[in-house]
Amino acid sequence: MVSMTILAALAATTTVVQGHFTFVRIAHNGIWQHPTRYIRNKTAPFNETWFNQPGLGPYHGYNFPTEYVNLPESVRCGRDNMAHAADTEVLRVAAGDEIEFAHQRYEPEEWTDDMFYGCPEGRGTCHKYGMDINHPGPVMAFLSPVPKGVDVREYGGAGEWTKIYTLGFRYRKNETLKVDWLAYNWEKTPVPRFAFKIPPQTPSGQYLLRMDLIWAYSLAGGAQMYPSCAHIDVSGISTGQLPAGVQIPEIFSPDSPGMTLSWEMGNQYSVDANYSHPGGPLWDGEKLVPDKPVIGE
Ligand SMILES: [Cu+2]
Repeated sequence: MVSMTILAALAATTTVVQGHFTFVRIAHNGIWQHPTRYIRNKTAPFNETWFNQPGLGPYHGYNFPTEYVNLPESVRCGRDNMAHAADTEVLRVAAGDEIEFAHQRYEPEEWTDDMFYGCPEGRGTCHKYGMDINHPGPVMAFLSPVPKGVDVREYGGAGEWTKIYTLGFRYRKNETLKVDWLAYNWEKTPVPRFAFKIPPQTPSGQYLLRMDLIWAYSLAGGAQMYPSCAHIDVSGISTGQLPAGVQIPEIFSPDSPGMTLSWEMGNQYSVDANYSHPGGPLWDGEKLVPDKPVIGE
């Protein structure tokens, strides 16, 4: 009985895992770190409800998405990340430094060096098959300052989060599929680079740096999230504070902006009225701005 259960789980995983990914690697000023170094790892398999996917049961592989109904800690930084927090190193950066992150679609037991080293164009991950991003949605990064008196290796992310990066979509007025998500390159190559600067105005201190792609669609509560969190220690010249942030998981509830789309937007035909990307406003280093796409002529 036990082996049959495992076989069934493996069979389900093999077919589904091709559709998922995890952000597993970070570069600092163009230097790629070893996979999962400075990034909290996840525990897999991990049993959590998978809302809207009852046929797949509670089993989750490493690359499976996180959903709003999962544990708050899972939504913040990936499943069971706190079990790996104490062992995760802290990356020292200066405010204004460049960060890039890269994804992996293969489960850790399948990882080989050629998926991470010697990649074309200095990329952080590569593989001759299946290194696309096959879910449409924005790629984003957030900072959460660690409370005073707490070390980042103990911090679960219950404080505020401020968005510092969004890679959204290009609007194509003359195409049938008008919403062209920039990260979504299924059957296109290559995947774009996910690179941005820690805002120069970021105050000194430790932070969780959360990276995610959110695939929202027209089924409320069904949005898939792919969160990973890095530990960073920022040295900056600003003595202020980050602007007021948002709470996770609350900002990713089904009725929050950008988390449930119309059928038309979910299928890329049009942009919903008053659409904003999920995760609250974007901090440009000076002020918070609405995180809305540019709908060109
Ligand atoms: Cu997927």
